[in-house]
Amino acid sequence: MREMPVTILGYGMMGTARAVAYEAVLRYYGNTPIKPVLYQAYTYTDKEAEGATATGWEATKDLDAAISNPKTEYVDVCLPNAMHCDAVLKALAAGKHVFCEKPLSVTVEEAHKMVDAAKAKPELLNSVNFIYRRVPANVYARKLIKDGVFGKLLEARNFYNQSWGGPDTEYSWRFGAAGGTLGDLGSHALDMLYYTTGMRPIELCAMQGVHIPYRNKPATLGSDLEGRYNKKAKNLEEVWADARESWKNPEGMAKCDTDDYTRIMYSLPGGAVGSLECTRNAWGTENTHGYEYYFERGAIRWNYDDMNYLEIYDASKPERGWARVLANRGGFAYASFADGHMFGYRDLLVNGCYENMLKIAGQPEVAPIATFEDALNVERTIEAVRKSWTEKRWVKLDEIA
Ligand code: SOE
Repeated sequence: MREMPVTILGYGMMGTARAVAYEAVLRYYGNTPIKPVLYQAYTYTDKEAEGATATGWEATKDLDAAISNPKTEYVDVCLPNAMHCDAVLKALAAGKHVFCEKPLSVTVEEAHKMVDAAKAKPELLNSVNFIYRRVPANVYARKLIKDGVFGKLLEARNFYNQSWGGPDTEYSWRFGAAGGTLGDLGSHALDMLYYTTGMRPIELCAMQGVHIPYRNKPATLGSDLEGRYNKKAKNLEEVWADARESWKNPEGMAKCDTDDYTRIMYSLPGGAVGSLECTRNAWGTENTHGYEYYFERGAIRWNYDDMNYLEIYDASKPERGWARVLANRGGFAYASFADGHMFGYRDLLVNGCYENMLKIAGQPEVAPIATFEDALNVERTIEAVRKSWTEKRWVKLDEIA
């Protein structure tokens, strides 16, 4: 069987999660055409390096050497957003298949460069981890919409909300100019809109803002997860009061120069309208990513928090009501285990890895991967959002190169 030595760049939250997927893919899908083999990890802390070597693979702190290592064929970019472009361009130039974390880039200009580089090497994979494409319920929703089961789309609502971004969360790159909620979460929601409905906004109007202007700096460099989840239970009233006090004289704190929240309204092809929201400050939401689509003859909704189900409302039936369709069983996409034994996040990563191997082997995908071109279109929408809010006006997507 053809083996594919894999290098993972960045061994934080996503890198470690992804490593599991490469190791598991053949066990999930016996017909995976290529066997990925973990070879090397680029890590930026000793702790991460220990994690990689403990599981039997090489670790290096030399990023360029990791990318161009002649022993590997496939580079998986799990670096902070600002480092994607350079790493991807170098990996393609070195003749590696590339799988990149979302958002693909920080600017549209970068995304164009990456698309051009990928076009120049059509024999190499260019794939972006819009992971929620790999949920069976979403593959099913996509099919129902494509088949026009409920007629034309009239209204759409897409969202991706989390709650970890309070004032007691320390600064990380996610709160810097290259981070931000729109790129981090909104990019998924925009891709989901396109993946499920085939539509992208035509013209939009947006609002963005910051709830927490300054954050404490972390004591050590490391995965931003440490800052998020190693929090002690605190009196939140005090947390907010202390934070507000510290913002008056923020010396020594890190300035957060990106969006904590974004809200968008848009027009879609065929006369439909849509809205999208993303935030890290919505208590009660955890990884609450989803959509509600309203058509001429019914509706469809999905939410990651209950991701194994697609909810369907057939308005043509005399007995109206929401049906909860369990999409995790034989007959649905990625069914490789016993019916109804629920999927989790890491299963989605395995599915993504499976799709990438199919693509490299020239075999049909189960459901389309997100290409660099798809991700470029997401970046164009993100740029339109920023423009709309900065210039306080409606922006046509055509205005963005
Ligand atoms: C952010 O909180 C994050 O980790 C994103 O970066 C991922 O893309 C998302 O899937 C889960 O949340």
